[in-house]
Amino acid sequence: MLKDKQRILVTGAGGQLGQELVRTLTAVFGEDRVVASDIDGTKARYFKQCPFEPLNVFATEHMETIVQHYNIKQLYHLAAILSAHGEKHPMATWQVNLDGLLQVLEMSKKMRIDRVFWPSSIAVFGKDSSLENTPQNGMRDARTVYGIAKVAGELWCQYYWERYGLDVRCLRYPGLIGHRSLPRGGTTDYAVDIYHHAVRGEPFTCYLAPDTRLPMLYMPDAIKAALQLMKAPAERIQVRTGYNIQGMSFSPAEALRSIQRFYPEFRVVYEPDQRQKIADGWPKAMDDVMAFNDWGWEPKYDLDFMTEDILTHLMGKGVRS
Ligand code: AKB
Repeated sequence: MLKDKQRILVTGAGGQLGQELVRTLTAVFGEDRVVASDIDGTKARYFKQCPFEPLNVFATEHMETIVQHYNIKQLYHLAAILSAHGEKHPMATWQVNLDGLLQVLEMSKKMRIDRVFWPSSIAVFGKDSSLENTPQNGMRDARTVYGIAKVAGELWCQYYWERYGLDVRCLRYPGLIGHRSLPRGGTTDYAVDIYHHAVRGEPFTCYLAPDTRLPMLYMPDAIKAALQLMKAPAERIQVRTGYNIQGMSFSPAEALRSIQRFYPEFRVVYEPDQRQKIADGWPKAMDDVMAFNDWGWEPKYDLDFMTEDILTHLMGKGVRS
């Protein structure tokens, strides 16, 4: 585990997951034990509680200097472009998501980082995968650049473990829903936006059809899973590509019904756009039994419990973008 004076580095910390992850890591390990970083230096404003470094993972020497200076021993590499945005910029997405990962893996090997976390995604699956309760080892059939980079990235992570003993651990995250930070450019973003509209008393235009069921995970569970996976003894980690996980599975119509328990007047209009095709090719639910067996994964939140929690937090509060 993390010894005295050793620290954790988070790349892409200014994003939806990163902001929340840094919050929890500083609470668990201490404010001086976590270093937040992001290519966008203005994101420093989110991290008053811990050191922040502007960092482009392609600036290898700078990244090595930071790792040495702070005595980094664990790394959460989150810097990435999400699925829907990725379809608009395929080459840039491949470069940031896959080449960026390789930079981090190579540097971690060289600098002897003890453990690396990398988020994979349900996007490794696609149209011809088994989508009902997608098995851990079901066929990967990614059809987006984002998904293809996740498939390749998982295999690279497994390669670095098997060839070099670099202890990389991955989760296949479904849609992540949090009330503190907003996602940008994903296919599952509606599941965050819908709550903000409900609280503001505005109708919501949903870009997915009402019955589009997708696996989802509430942010506290997403963070808990990452920390639990990173804490597990290496011999428990049988999967070196990415573990399937989910907290719940629902459609926009079901999210609406859950919200209407608190806001009966809330209305949603459905106007599916190009994101519908991506969502139609993704799992409807994930079989996460291997995560349960190997390192005890168990989510706390289902849809209604999450709805109650989000609405309670959002009432009377703003959100950071
Ligand atoms: C996205 O929608 O792109 C992400 C994901 C499921 O990986 N939230």
